[in-house]
Amino acid sequence: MPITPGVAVSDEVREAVVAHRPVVALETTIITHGLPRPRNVTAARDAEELLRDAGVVPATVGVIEGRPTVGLSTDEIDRLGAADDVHKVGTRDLPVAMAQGWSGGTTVSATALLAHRAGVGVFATGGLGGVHRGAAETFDESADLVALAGLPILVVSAGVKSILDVGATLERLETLQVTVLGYRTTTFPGFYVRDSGFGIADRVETPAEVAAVVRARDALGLHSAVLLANPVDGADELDDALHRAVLEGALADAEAQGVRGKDTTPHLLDHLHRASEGRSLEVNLALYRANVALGGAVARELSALHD
Ligand code: PSU
Ligand code: MN
Repeated sequence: MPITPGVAVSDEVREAVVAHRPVVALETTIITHGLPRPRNVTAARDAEELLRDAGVVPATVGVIEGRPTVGLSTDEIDRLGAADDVHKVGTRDLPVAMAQGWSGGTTVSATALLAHRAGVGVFATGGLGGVHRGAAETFDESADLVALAGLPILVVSAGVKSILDVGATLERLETLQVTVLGYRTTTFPGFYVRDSGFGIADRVETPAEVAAVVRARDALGLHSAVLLANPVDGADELDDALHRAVLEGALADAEAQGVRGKDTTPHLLDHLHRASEGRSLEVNLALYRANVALGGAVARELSALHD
């Protein structure tokens, strides 16, 4: 596939894509707006290292001075993680970011688009955006959902955060024809906790089984994503009572402050991190590492199918 001219792709990623070697895309809103400093940058570096150690090329995606880039350098990652004036760039923001020379962290929607344009088919993140609580009135649904409906990639995520309306998000994923797979589970994960209280029908046990589903999707010419829902390890999940308490606080705080639009998710995450005294942050980091590792394993299986 020719690489889109508007997208800068690192030599390492480009060569790996052409040779069908395993590559995993990583987002950067998690660095710029999801995790506090300095853990944001260490998490980003750890994710890259974990992939490299597994023989997988990391493709961290972001916007640098107006240039959408797949395969950021370590220096660019550090700069995004430290900058104060950095944007949260969703798909609809990309044209403005390019025209006006922004630097920014790309959300799941923008990352999935850019990764796909660069020929990268596997993407690991922490949690996907989804339908917010009260969306029946606010209409607040993440553009991540629309992106997944129209991009034939595989996304690994620990479900969606309990700050969202999980049931409504699952309904939207069904409407949007996104294939949802539970990794060794039939309960949809709730990000900080293993079980969101909602079931999923389709379960897979191994990275090879995931790769087989992706291949079948491609054989059909279906243009929607496969979402691989990977629950946080039982040893790492957030205590149930703490989870419920901090969640209620976060939602009430956002409501009281009238937080709207793209600020909502970062605001809620930040509140949770502080209210749980860093516990939710540790959970977030643990599940992120696990998702990156699983993405790497699936990318290796997909790559092996080309040999
Ligand atoms: N999950 C995390 N941390 C994050 C996000 C998700 O663990 O920072 C980010 C992702 O980049 C996701 C975005 O795409 O939040 C969703 O934002 P919104 O709800 O505004 O679409
Ligand atoms: Mn929103």
